[in-house]
Formats: sequence, C-alpha cells, structure tokens
Amino acid sequence: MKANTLLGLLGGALALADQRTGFYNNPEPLIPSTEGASTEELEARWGTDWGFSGITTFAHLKHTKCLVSPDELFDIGIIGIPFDTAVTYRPGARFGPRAIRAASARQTSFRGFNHRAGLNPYASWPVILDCGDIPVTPFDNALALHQMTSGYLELVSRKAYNYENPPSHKHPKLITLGGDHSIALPALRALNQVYGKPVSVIHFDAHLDTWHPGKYPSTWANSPTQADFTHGSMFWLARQEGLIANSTSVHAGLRTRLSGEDYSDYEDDDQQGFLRIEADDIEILGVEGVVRAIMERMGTENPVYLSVDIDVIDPGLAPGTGTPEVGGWTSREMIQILRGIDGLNLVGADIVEVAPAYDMTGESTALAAAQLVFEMVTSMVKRGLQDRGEYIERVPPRKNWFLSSEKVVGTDDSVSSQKPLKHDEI
Ligand SMILES: [Mn+2]
Repeated sequence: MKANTLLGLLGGALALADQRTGFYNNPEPLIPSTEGASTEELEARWGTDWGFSGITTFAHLKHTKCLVSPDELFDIGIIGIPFDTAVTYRPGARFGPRAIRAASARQTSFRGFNHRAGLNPYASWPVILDCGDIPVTPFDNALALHQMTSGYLELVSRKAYNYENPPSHKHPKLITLGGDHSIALPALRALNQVYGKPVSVIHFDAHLDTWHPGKYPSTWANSPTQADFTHGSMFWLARQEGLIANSTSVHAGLRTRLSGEDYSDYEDDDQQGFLRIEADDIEILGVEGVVRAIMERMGTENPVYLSVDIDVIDPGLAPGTGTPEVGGWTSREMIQILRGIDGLNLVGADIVEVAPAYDMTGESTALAAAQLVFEMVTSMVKRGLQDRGEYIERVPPRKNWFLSSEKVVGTDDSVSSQKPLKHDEI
C-alpha cells in the first residue's frame, strides 16, 4: 500500500473517531512515524520550547561552550562570568548568571518581537549564542583576573559570523552576565586590545566605582596588591591603565554615600573623565533629559561599553544585589533609558551584581536583569540593521491612540473617548 493511501485511510479513521467521541474526549492523535522525518519536520514537531521547558540557557538560545569551540562563529554572545570574590559587602553574585538565565525563560524567538524597536532580535540578522560561562577561580583574584581577561579576549578577537556586513561588525559582541562589577576591568582590557583604542563607558550604578583603592581600609597594604582589584575600584584601575576614553563617559543613577566629610570622592571622579547623572536628576530631567545628556556626551560613533549594575534600580524592585542603596530608579525608567540610548555604538555590555540569595521568590531582580539584557540585544541588533541599511522604521498600530483627537466611534465627549479599546479593536 502506498504511503499516501495509508495516510488517507488513517485520516479518515481519525475523522470518524472525532465524530464519535467529540472534542473533549481527547481522542488519541494519530501522528505519522518519525522514521525518515526530515530535520524540518522534527523541528516543527518538537523544536519549540515553552518558557518552562528545555535546558536553561539565556532566552532558550543555542548553547555552545564558545571557549572550547573556536570554529563556531557568532555575532552576539551571552557569556556568564560567575565571579564574586572582589565584593565589599554581600557576596553571592557568582550565582547571577544562573539566575538571569532562569529569569529569561519567557524570552523566546517564537515570541520575541520587541514592540518599541519593531524587530525580533532572536529572529534577525545575527547569530546569537549562549556561550556558557568563563570558569573563574574563587581562590585567587590575580589568577581570576587573568582568566577573565584571557577568556574575554579570546572570544572578542574572533571573526564575527556576519563579518562582511555591516562593515563595522568585524568582531562578535559580548553581553556579560556577572558576577560582581570587577568583571568590567577584564572586559575593558580585552576591548582595548581588539579595537586598538580606549572605549567610552556608560555606567549605570548607584555607586561611583572610580574609588582609589586607598579609599578602602588599607593599613595593611601600602603598595599595590591584588586587594586593589575590587568591585568599587575597577574603573579607577581601568582609567590608570588608559582603557577609558577621556571626557566621553557617563555615570548614571548615582546616590551613594561618599567618603569622609567632603566631596573629595567627586573630585577624584572628575579626574576619571566621567559625567555624573544622579538618581535624583531624573525628577528634573525626566527620562528624555537623561537620554539626551548621555547621547550628547557620547555620540553615536565612539565605541561604547555599556555597564549596568543592577543596583541602579531601587532595592524595593531589585533587592537581590550586593550593595543595595535606597532611592533608585524604577525598572521601567531604566528600560526606557536603555531604549532611548539605542543609537550608541555598543561594542560590549554587561549586567552585574545580581545576587539571587537576596532576591525575592518571584525573581524580581533577575527578571529585571533579563529584561535589560533583552533591551541590550535589541539595541545591538537594531544598530546592525541600520548599519546594513536594512532597518525599517515601524510604528505600532494605534500608537498613542489616547492622545489622538479621533473619537471612539459612537461617542462625542472627551471623557468617554478615553474608554479602553474593545477587544476586537486591538
Ligand atoms: Mn554598585
């Protein structure tokens, strides 16, 4: 009997079974054998994960241990650096990558369209991989710094998968899941080598992180030691090493207490080349003003490293972090600011200081971090599309309908015109 005749008979039998049993009796579905099925058929049948299924990778992306797979090219890599032995207060950010990956579970290529950018970053031009973690020793910070720098440098030195287009995209871009904030130093060392010049840093944080190592109690260390490498001094070290571009970097979201009895921390910070935007400034500037200040200082062409300490968000919304400070921005404000600065020329990014032991059971901190990564990926993909000349500006249907002078059909006064849309109008 020919296969299609058999399938026809089976289909007929199934239809008959349907008539007899009805929908809610759950008739056994008759599915053709997988024997001889093509990869596409298998993919269609089994390839799509639900948010809650599958092995945990960031956004269900393909996982490759990129460091041991030198031939597997990619354009954007999610890389975990589970390192937290340079913290000054609560340890635990070594579990950050794991928590952020788990919290990204509802990000899928199937439902990944970012309405603000009009694109689905997981279904666009780049090859995006979850590159796994850089394994880092928890016993020796000097060795750890060497491991992190080597691993990062190895990955960003590679040729990007889409090496030819856009022309500026020669190397893959990494988004690092920390880890404490000190992981930004090895990233900056590696990026300086690959791009051949200092990069600008947009630094979202409650804290300055440009502290001279001597600003910590250090009676025991009068000369440089590995104790200088902390999550509050890595930008000071980076500046000393000439890794940060002069006068084009920005701190945003600051609200830290300062040392001593004066503003000497700010005076030190002024020497590092950063513009300071305080958390409170958002009351005056608004999200748009913060965005404008960042873009005017940084421009759209300088290579930029984006570094986000999750403690920039208020601990009421993101408590799972190493050095919480009250009075921070909301996650919505932070997301809007990231969207507003998507014209920056990002060459790398991180999200750090997620310490899940202090998070709430609903994963609020890790969820915020995962969403910020989604916005970072979207911005990199959008910039790539623009550079390729393929970006299409799209406006969401009915955007700002509530500001429109149009009246909802059947009404003629301003109060009733603000009624929500009916379901079938959405
Ligand atoms: Mn911080």
